[in-house]
Amino acid sequence: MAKLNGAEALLATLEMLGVDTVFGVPGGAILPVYDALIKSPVRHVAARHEQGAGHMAEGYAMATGRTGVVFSTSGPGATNLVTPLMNALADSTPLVAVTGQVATGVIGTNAFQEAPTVALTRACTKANWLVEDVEDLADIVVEAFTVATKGRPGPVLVDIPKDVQSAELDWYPPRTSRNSDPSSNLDSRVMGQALEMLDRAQSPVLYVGGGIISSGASIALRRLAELANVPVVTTLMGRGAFPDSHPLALGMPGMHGVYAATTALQRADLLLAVGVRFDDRVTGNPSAFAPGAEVIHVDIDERELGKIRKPELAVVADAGEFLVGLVEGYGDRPTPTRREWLETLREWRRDKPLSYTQAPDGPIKPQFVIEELHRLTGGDVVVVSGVGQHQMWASQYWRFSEPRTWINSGGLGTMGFALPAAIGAKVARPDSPVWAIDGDGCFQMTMQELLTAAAERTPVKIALLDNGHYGMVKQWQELFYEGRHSAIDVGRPAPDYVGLARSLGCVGLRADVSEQVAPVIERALEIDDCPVVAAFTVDPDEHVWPMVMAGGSNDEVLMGPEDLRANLDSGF
Ligand SMILES: Cc1ncc(C[n+]2csc(CCOP(=O)(O)OP(=O)(O)O)c2C)c(N)n1
Ligand SMILES: [Mg+2]
Repeated sequence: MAKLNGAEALLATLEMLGVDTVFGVPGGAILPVYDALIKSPVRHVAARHEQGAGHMAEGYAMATGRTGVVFSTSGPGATNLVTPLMNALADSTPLVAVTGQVATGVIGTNAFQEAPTVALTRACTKANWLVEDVEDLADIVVEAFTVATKGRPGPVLVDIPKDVQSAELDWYPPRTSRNSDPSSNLDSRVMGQALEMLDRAQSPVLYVGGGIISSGASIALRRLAELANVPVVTTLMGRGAFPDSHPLALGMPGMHGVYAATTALQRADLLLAVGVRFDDRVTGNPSAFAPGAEVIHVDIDERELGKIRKPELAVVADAGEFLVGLVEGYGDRPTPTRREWLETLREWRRDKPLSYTQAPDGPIKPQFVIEELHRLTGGDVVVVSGVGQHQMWASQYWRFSEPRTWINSGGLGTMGFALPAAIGAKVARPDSPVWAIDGDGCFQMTMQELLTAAAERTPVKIALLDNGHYGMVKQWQELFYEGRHSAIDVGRPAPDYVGLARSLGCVGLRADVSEQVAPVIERALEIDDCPVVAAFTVDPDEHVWPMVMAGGSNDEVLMGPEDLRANLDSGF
């Protein structure tokens, strides 16, 4: 027992829970916590905007699986956290936000910097709390960490009025949470049924996503894929769950997926859907999706089962527990050859690969920068991306080999995510090289966080694919609005990214022609004590292919502009 105030009790509880780092921005209603931080061993990373702090905490969590923690003040500090909270909810990232609130006596009076934080964040958290009595604070914080990680991970928020932070209490280590394990229906009957369906299948596909990464199930996934000779498609959130170099790896399916991956789902007779949610970017029109497939859908979150597609077998379970169970149940069955199915997939891969052409004297192709970056780093990098064309190219062209080496904003599609998330990842994993592959539009949303990276000596590297535009928006305007451009220019006046980086304490580099790409990357790789922005002037007219029209059928994978024209001519 010790005499502490609420703020000190908060930090003692965080320490007890193993928190080593928090990200945040201070302010009036959270001053007691920031005062207590001075004496605490917990590291505080001072961001330049609360949105940045929130994404840093997400990057920290996504790179490690540990819970990210973010602090902000009341009012605007809390409202600035709404985007990262919603982003973490969409991508199932464990995050604990602690916000200062005006004193209990003035709540509800429109006090200075008062916002109804609990009401505002109800829809973008798994749970949230207003701490009204200092005696409850530590228990609530423990509960918050439990809720953030139990079952399907996600964000939570604890709002602490300033007087509660200052109130004294006798602090005891809090009791552990009573929150029980999530329910599961995984039993021998369900497992038997899954094995029976797998035994029957001629053309099965493992359709896997972020749930594999959250659950740490990559090894079990690989074991099952090899034992049963089942090809694997990895969604945008699941990239890295299965090595792209593996002969059974098909890559990403869906709107900008690889032809073989998208079409494998369409022609499969069994989908083993594990830790995925039949997102519209994967399924296209759900009523035309995988028409001949039986579905086994496994998710820790019961609400996902049957939400979009009614499965033949619904399994509420942790992805890893299910896959390990299936591997054990597989016993000494012989591995099927699936000769015809795997041969068909090989043909699709050979006939309809990802492709682009880098002319030696033409503009730099963004895909070329990504491939060169992979070649020169050996691929042993944590890659973080923003949202747009560059994100799709990074996901398509990077060859992932490990889980937690691909960090992006999948569900919400939050521009400005990459730089702060990269900082969070680098703070969490200082020994891993961390590269953000960012777009110029995204970068302009949170680029002030370069100051955080410089001040914290966090040497992230940013490969800025500078096409002068909101390229993804431009692509849609060109394809679906007869080429009419509207509000897409982010390159005029042309930002001096090299000068900008320097002025914010970083190194700036630039490549304008293709021969400069490798030397610029090599130069960036030599710098390890300072953040680097390497800007690549890339072809503004490049489009992301393949493409399935929004809401269209995955039977219509368009490989390039010719296919689109043919499709429009036939009255699509
Ligand atoms: C916060 C936010 N605002 C708007 C959008 C809509 N949007 C999606 S992609 C995109 C363009 C991204 O531009 P850039 O970062 O330059 O990437 P590029 O597509 O050019 O590679 C926009 C505006 C979004 N996803 N997020
Ligand atoms: Mg751009």
